[in-house]
Amino acid sequence: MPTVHLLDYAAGNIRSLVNAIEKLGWQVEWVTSPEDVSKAEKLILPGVGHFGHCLTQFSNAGYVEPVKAHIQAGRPFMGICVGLQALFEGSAESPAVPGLGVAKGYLERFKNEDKSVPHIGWNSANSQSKDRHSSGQSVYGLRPDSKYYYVHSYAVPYREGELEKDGWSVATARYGSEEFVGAVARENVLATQFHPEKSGAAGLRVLKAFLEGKQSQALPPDISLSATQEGLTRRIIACLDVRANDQGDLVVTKGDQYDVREKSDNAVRNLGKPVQKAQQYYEQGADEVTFLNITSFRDTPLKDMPMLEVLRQTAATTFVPLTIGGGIRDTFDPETNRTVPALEVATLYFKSGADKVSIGSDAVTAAEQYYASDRKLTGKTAIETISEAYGAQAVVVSVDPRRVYVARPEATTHHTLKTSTPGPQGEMYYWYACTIKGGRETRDLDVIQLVTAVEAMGAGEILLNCIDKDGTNSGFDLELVKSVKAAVKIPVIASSGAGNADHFAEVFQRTNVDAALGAGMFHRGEWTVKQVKEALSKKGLMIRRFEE
Ligand code: 1PR
Repeated sequence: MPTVHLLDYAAGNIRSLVNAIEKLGWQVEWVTSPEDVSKAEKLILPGVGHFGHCLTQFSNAGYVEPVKAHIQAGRPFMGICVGLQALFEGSAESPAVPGLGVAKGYLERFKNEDKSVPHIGWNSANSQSKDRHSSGQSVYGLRPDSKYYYVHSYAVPYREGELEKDGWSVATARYGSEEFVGAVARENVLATQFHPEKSGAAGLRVLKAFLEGKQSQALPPDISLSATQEGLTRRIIACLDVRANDQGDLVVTKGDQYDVREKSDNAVRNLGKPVQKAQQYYEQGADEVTFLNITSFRDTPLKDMPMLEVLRQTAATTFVPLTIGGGIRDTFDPETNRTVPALEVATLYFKSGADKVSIGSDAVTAAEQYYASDRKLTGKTAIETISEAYGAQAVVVSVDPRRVYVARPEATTHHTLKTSTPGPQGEMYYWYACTIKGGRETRDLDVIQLVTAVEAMGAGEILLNCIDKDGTNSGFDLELVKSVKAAVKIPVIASSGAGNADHFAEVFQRTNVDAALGAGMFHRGEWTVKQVKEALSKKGLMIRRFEE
């Protein structure tokens, strides 16, 4: 098997990259010291998270000169995400830390007045849209009609001609009104701001072109450049609630308002096997797959955590982002009689192939403590420690709110909304109370308090469930989505209630939500992800089409 060297210099969830390389028939050898760099024929510099953190580790470990020498010697080099950023001169994320300066440019933070930051989702890397010298040719397999998975808050703004005059081919993406560098290539160097290993077939094609040294190829003749749409697509997520049934088998289940037991015989509803289901949704074009271990509040020995194996198997064949939730907290391990910090638990998941972890109950407890201590950040919560080590984009907070009706807004100190569907006693107002342990316990904390607290702690995204809507097939709770979107700048995923494609269209058209998630309608086979996307596309909403 041919070999590619991967530079291992900072904590990062790079299992997916190894999986993608292996899928393409290459094997990975690790560069673990500066001396190893000279042994590498082809070198990949991955990187996730914080520019300053990554570059400082990289520089302190003595990699700057060997990597520059590798590039100058004309040997193949690929940078991914922060690996692209490292090639530039510096970043507003850490002004005191220099980049390698191989390419001219400086990273700036996306403006969040009119859009969510981080930029998360599928966007273009188009080198064809302008009169650039690569026209008609695909640079390292990049295609103007493909979409690639991005997750970052900082980017190199695109200024026409600047990089090109130094011989770079540039592929760009547009987020709101900002055009930025999605990928650059020059001779032996390719760097992508997006994650090719998480970008389905389109991303694997780019990785393959790098590994095989195919810098430039003719674009397929059937590509219509005029039909190419720029911008972030509408993200559709398939969610799998997973738990052991009474026979001890791990199954995909789905509740009605969080009750997953059948009315007839009280058995746990069994809708299939987690790994197969995830693979199926990947093939239908799901933009992300989320697993929620819904009985994680029970203590299990860490080594037996069943979701680790589910993740390992899924990540080997499913090249879109994977999120894992359930039990991400400081955990008592009955086998070793020790409390394992949340960061260590998350690390186990990242090493098994997760790209993001989702935190539920622990986020509520942390938010309560945040308000009790007058909004003081301790740096010790699961959200803060994981966000610090892996970057905000790797930390999702899953919210499980339930409606509490009140006659008048003055009846509570919480943020109330006026309802169009009165409560059981005819109440015209309600607030959303946060719950923990899968809705088993309701807390005196409202959803707006929770999301603003976790944003301050460094969460990168909100997965917004709604117990009242879960499993009802009656559409997303638009009032809830709107109120949470108005409260935070980080992306929000609408969840609970999807029953058909129109519900997805409705939440995208009537709110400015960033992504939408479905579960039951997909599990029961009533709709495929592909059908939902086709329906959205017919309504003029931009989606990522699945590539073989
Ligand atoms: O608290 O950090 O250990 O995480 C536990 C996780 O498990 C949380 O993310 C919590 O949302 C989830 N969870 C716990 N119990 C249940 C349950 O259903 N009994 N599932 C549960 C939450 C909600 C959604 C669902 C959507 C869409 N599931 O993820 O998939 O509501 O469903 P639909 O499209 O069919 O309406 P911790």
